[in-house]
Amino acid sequence: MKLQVIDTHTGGEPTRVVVEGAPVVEGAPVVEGAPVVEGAPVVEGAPEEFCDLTMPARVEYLRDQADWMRRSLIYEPRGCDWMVGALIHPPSHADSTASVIFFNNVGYLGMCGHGLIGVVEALAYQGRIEAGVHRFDTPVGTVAARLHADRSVSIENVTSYRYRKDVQVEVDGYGRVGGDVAYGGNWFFLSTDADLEQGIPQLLQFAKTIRAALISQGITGAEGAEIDHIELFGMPSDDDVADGRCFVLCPGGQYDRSPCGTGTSAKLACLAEDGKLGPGEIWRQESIIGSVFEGSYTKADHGVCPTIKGRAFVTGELSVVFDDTDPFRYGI
Ligand code: PYC
Repeated sequence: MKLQVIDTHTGGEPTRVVVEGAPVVEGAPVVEGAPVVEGAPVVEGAPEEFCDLTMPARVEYLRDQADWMRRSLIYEPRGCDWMVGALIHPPSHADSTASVIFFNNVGYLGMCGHGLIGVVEALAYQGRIEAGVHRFDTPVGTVAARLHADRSVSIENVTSYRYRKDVQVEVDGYGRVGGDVAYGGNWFFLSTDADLEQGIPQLLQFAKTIRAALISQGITGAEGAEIDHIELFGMPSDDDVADGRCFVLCPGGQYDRSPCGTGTSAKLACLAEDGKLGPGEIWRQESIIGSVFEGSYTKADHGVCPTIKGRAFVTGELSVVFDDTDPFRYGI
């Protein structure tokens, strides 16, 4: 068995895109008339009807029956804690190009902004898609991605909204920290009570302690959803380059090297609610390493429809080999 993988990075954050070989069931049924990405992998050993499953059910299947793929690609010795993986496979909607399920060192993500930009770049690199709009089914909804002629990508993310404003959390060793709870495809606690000039280890410690405090104080997203991303804001490195700079703690305890697509979406929802950014205006969000996404929004019924623009680059093509005598072939 071999997996074919394309590695990309978007604003410094890696995405490992499974493009072939992986768990494939050739000829698995797909939605009639859907423009299937040729050769898109499905999961080996998956039930024939895998592609008839809803996206959340596909995630459940991967988690329960085929988690080896996530572990093999993301855990050491092949992967690293800040890497996000993406499995592309046949779409669940007739007018979509493909489905994408994102995963990381602790499990499966609803959506991933930097990851989808990486997926689009990987497919363009392979010549499987051209400039234009492509729709991708994700576990939290269908997301459109426009591949521009210069290879930048704009994603129209799922509806994003602020759930709670100015929540006060008592954080062990740090005191009271205020912030908003917002959804951008994942759940975020967004706070400006932070000094981004302290080092990365200190920021990681601070953000992890906030996350633990949210859990212990029962502060959640809608319907009890765990807030598993912490987004801290400070001044941009240069006003000409960005409007705000962020440090984002991801669920697996690492930080996002990119400005975080779903985090930028959550930020847009808060800016819109506060009347600080109008529809169509641009918000430039800088990551802790200095990469920038451009965001804007249109109004939606219960929040905003965010558009996030960024660029990914291919860093490698990999044939993943599983040696039966390697005790760590499925990760450490
Ligand atoms: O870009 O949405 C994002 C993201 C989530 C986690 C890491 N990156």
